[in-house]
Amino acid sequence: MTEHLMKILIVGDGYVGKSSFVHRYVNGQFNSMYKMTMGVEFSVKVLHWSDKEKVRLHLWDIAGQERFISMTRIYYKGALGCVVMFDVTSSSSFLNCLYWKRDLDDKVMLPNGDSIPCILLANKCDLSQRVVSADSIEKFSKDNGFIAWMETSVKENKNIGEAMRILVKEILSVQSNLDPLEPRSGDTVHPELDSELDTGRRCC
Ligand SMILES: Nc1nc2c(ncn2[C@@H]2O[C@H](COP(=O)(O)OP(=O)(O)OP(=O)(O)O)[C@@H](O)[C@H]2O)c(=O)[nH]1
Ligand SMILES: [Mg+2]
Repeated sequence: MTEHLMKILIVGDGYVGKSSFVHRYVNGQFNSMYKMTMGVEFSVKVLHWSDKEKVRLHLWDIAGQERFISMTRIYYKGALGCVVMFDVTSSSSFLNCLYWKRDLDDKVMLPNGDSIPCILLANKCDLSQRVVSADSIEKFSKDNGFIAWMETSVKENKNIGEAMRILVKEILSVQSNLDPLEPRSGDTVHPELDSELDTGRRCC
């Protein structure tokens, strides 16, 4: 059995639903109470990808509120993929995805210099006060090198597993095409975090 270790970042403005997304994906639950993330929170999910492959996801849920964003270079280190999320009822959270994507591309890359695979998620699509159109998301996603975009509702459990499957599949494909002589970015994940992460959520 091959086990792939993948560090995946979840980024986007505050209040867009990142922690809810991780909680839904890992624990299958949704809570309508808002608890602001301070810094970063870690979660682990193991996927039985095929008969021969297991994928251990280290999910780094990064705080979106402005006062925490000075630490992103440290948080991004060794990431192999990313979820960039916005809230379809907030045009500023959509516009700021450009900032998040540029911040990622500046601070983390694959050993061959390419950007890490990023998926764009348009969250809270269950709400009627939508202000961001599908056409503008499609254009933004293409213009800025996202592998795909999807509408999600963490509340209604829409497209959560599907979005993560697309991202993991792309990461596996990208990693298998990298030059085996070059160090893989995943190798830089701190081994000491591994045992702590196995126990579930942790915050700093
Ligand atoms: N209606 C609706 N509400 C959602 C959805 N996803 C999250 N929320 C709510 O939006 C609020 C913010 O969610 P969080 O997951 O805490 O947001 P966050 O992006 O982690 O915010 P920071 O930690 O500040 O960066 C909470 O009250 C959630 O219950 C969704 O799909 N639909
Ligand atoms: Mg949060």
